[in-house]
Amino acid sequence: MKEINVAVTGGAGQIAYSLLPRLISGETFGQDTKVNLRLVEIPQVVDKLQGTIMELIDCGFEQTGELIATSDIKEGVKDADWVLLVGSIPRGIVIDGKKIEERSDLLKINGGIFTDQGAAIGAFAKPDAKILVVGNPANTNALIGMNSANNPNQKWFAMTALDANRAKAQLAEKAEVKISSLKNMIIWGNHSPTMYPDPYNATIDGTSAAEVINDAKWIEDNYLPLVQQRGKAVIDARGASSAASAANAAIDTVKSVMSPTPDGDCFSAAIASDGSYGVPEGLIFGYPLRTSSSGEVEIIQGIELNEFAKAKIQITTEELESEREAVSDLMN
Ligand code: NAX
Repeated sequence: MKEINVAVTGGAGQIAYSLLPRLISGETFGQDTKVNLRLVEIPQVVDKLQGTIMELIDCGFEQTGELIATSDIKEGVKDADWVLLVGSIPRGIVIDGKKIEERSDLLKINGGIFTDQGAAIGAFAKPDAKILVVGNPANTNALIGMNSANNPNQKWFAMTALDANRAKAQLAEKAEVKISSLKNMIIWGNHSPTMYPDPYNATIDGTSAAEVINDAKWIEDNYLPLVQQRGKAVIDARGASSAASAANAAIDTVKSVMSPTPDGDCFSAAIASDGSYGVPEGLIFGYPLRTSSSGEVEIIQGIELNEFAKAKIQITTEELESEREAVSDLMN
């Protein structure tokens, strides 16, 4: 059997609870791959991971390798092939008597975490490690982590696959087609309410989804806000944030990176901009991506953007630039 080392932060959190069994079941990395899992948590919580490990053992998957719980990020990411950075500090938490509500405060607090985690990944994970940031604010956390890792052969992603899955589900429902008819779903920009889930380049059986639906008012007034605010709607309804669907999207992203993308399709994740589509270089930006047959992840070029799309992409770009500005003191 092949072996792979996977580190997951936030191992005792909600998303991890849905995610971890699927990482070691053979579903994500293949039936022929043993998965060594390193679960990373803050010191106050790390003991709880022993219970998680018991459950993972009790799942009885043949692909289960070594299971380790640690609060030492260096130990967690040592020789990791994949690092899933799920843990972060949520909005609303009280730190030193202050309730953290502002996005700028949240950016700074999480930024501090991602500087250390990035440095550990750069120094101790495999030279070709793949890193998926799930913890919010995901794009800018990834920017800080990648900058701190300073290891150009490692590949950093921030997760927008949940947004893509949400967008596909809404378009499929509106057009009354099977979800498998939907292809090429691009989430442009930030994993935040400014994201642009592109209905014009998404296709339904090969035709533009916007054309099939033929209802610009619904797209602007219903579809866009619904996708952009779906996370909040789930929290309001469930009393907790999206966990099962977020874990599912993380698995989708890992699989998309690891297998060639079929022609006529793409997958969505945010990666460092190389200037494509006029986005400032270095921003972690949601793009249409494909994995080539040789395993390289590339930004798909030549996607046509109408004026509506350009205006939306401008808004999300500006937000990411202001986030980068807010954490500039954390970047060396
Ligand atoms: P939970 O609060 O259930 O779990 C987070 C866990 O992270 C906690 O157990 C906490 O102790 C741990 N943690 C905090 N700091 C850590 C550190 N420095 N090292 C290791 N572990 C640390 O949150 P959960 O519902 O699991 O969500 C996790 C993150 O995903 C949140 O930031 C959330 O906002 C984000 N999400 C991102 C999504 C995306 O599409 N990119 C969608 C779902 C989710 O909202």
